[in-house]
Amino acid sequence: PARNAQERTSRFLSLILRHAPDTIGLALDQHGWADVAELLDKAARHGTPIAPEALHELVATNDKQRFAFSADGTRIRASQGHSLRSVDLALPAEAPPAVLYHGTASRFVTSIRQSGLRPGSRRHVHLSTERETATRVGARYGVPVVLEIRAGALHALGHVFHRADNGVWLTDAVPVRYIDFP
Ligand code: HQG
Repeated sequence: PARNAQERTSRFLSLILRHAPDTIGLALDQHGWADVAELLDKAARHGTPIAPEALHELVATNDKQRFAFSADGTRIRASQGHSLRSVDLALPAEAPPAVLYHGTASRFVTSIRQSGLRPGSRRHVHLSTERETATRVGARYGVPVVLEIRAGALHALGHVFHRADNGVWLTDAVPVRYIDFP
């Protein structure tokens, strides 16, 4: 599908800030932050110029609030979705709602019934508060299936949950017996 300039920039930033900063010779700090001036400079040298105003507009209006600036505006990071093992977002542990949703594709259900939810190539399993969001997430990979996660019960057992800056809930894994299949 045709992508507008902002979506192309968002996808580029997802690549750089979640998975492969070395593509443009950038280094993230241990909490995933990049220096904004350095990012813009290295992106331009790489042939992907991003105007400062375009970056601010993207951060402010991005559909999933994928990126956030530091309080002083000099640094930027992806709010979640990393695969880089070196990044620790240092989010505080938080008590989740009793139920969270995970969107997956029907073709993964047999495997999930066997081994529960695993983070795959990312650092965490991603969960949402809205069933509708989970449906959209699952539809990326096939016929969507929404799983209900008994997050409150897992948390009571000592499982750690974090809420990313954009509201996505993150946890390391979900055992099968805390998943309600449709
Ligand atoms: C599945 C997007 C087989 C899991 C979204 C998922 C989200 C298993 C896939 C964010 C499994 C991993 C993350 C098991 C889990 N056997 N399959 N045991 N356990 N899976 O993309 O949650 O647009 O890494 O169900 O909106 O789909 O990029 O995770 O289908 O917020 O900002 O393995 O990425 O956000 O896929 O998506 P992903 P996800 P962005």
